[in-house]
Amino acid sequence: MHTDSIEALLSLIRERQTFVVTSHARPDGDAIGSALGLSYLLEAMGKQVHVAFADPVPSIHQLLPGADRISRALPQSKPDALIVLECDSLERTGFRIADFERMDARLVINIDHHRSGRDYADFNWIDAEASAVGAMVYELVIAAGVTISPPMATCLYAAVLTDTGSFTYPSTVAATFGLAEHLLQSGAAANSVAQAVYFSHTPGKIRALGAALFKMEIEDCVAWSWITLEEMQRASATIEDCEGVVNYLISIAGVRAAVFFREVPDREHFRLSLRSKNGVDVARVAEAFGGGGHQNASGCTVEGPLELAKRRVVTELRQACTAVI
Ligand SMILES: [Mn+2]
Repeated sequence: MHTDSIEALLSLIRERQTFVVTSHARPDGDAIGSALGLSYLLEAMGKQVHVAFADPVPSIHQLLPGADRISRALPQSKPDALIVLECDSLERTGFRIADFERMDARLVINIDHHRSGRDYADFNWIDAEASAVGAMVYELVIAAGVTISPPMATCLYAAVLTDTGSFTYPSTVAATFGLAEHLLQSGAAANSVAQAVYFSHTPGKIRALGAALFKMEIEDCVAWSWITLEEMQRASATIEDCEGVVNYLISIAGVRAAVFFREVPDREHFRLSLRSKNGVDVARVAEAFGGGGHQNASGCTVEGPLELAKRRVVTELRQACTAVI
């Protein structure tokens, strides 16, 4: 997107007073960090902001500045604009469409960096090159000429840190470190964020990780593993505790595509997290199963039984691997 489009977005914001900001269901660091960072920007511009998520804030992000002000419901009153982050549709937020219709925002703005992003809003800013939506909000802050406050810096830093896999994904470029430097100079609590994200796990998470990794399977360049509801219960692991297992699978030498299956409470479906490296595209695989995401990190939900689901997805992943040779 060109600077004049950022200017167009800033004009839309300047002309309005009341905002609702939301992001996707099961929010991650980028969803929460970018939504809070944006809310600080809007407030610095003199706006009123209501930040709402359909799902709770994961415990590792609860200490982010402003996280305690996140609502679980859309407001009753009609806002001048609704800003949706990281979603390819309103459905992705986890709120009901009826709730959006009742709220009846005068304008809908979509800011996304997923390749599967869609132009569903009145104003759409989709930058698939951006390392995080937090990095896009940072661009907006710079364009607005707003001074970055320490809370804003901390939220945007958390967004970029988590969405770049701690500055390791291919989306990490020189400008990403420039952004990180600027945020730290502006007072981002980088060490607190790192403590919360990497050194505050629950015992249940580590037990679930052990159970899942022990039974991992590998065929050629594809690694996969899974966890059932029974295993989660035995490990005292929550859904949130099962996040990130797939990152260990893709860390194996020679593995270029990995998938982790988590049984969902309906006992009929599995939630999949996919990862890839060395040019393999797992966004396309996730899209084939009705999901979406990035080339190197995507997700979808598939129907059981587990054996059939594994076979179908692993077959697709092996094809995705051969597609890049
Ligand atoms: Mn993101």
